[in-house]
Amino acid sequence: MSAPVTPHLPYAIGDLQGCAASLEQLAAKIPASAGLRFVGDLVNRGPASAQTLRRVREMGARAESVLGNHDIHLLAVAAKVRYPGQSDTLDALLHSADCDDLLDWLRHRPLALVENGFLIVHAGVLPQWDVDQTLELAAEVERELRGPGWKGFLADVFGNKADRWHDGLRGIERHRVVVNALTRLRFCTAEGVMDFKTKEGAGSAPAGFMPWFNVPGRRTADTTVVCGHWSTLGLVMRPDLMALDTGCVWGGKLTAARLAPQLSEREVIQVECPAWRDPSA
Ligand SMILES: [Mn+2]
Repeated sequence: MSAPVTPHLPYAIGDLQGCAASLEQLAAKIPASAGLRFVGDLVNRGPASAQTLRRVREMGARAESVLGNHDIHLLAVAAKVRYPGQSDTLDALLHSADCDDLLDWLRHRPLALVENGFLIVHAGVLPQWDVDQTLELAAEVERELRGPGWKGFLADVFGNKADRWHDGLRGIERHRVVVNALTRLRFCTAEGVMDFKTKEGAGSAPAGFMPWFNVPGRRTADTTVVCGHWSTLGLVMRPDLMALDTGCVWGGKLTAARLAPQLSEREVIQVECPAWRDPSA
């Protein structure tokens, strides 16, 4: 009798930002039958956004990615409802023959997902939201992005004034807060008011603000939230948090972590990455 085949646990992978070569190096170190769950920002700043999207898309059911702020920015630029940024590296992708197919695939990705009991988002969750509410709010935005009015939705959804949640929010004001929290959050107050200016590490919180994952009583505290987005934070592995943006595009590392129930079994795999961008430039 042959031994039963134990399926490999999936791995979560940090922000790629167009670093397709680093993805190849990292993927070679992960069991081929293990699922891959990307924390978003597949594109921009790095050298090969189109190739990165192609590779993740080609993985089919093996891979899934949540949407990050750069992914949503790309969709809005492609829809011509938002200007490109000075540091964008999206032109080659936008002019590639398969651009429409790649963006159509990207537009259908989730903003939050649960895998093996882990809640995966790009940036963070507000302290008032539990796992179920986070998934419901993400699904509201996913419906808009997948529907016929997606370009108009993207024309309206950006806005820094949408910095706090309350249950009575409706329509685009509601969805602005959801997108800001899931794709851009780093610091917020104990009441969940978000800051969008500070990008330095956890010790640089403005007065009255703290990293979203340190808010006392946050309603996802009994879940391990997996996120990226915050390269100056570095790798964090604690019972309630797995932060995986280790600055691949900036010449740091690309990180994968095994989504195992026990903290001690959450194997970390990393590859060194060439610096494509200088964060001070
Ligand atoms: Mn990001």
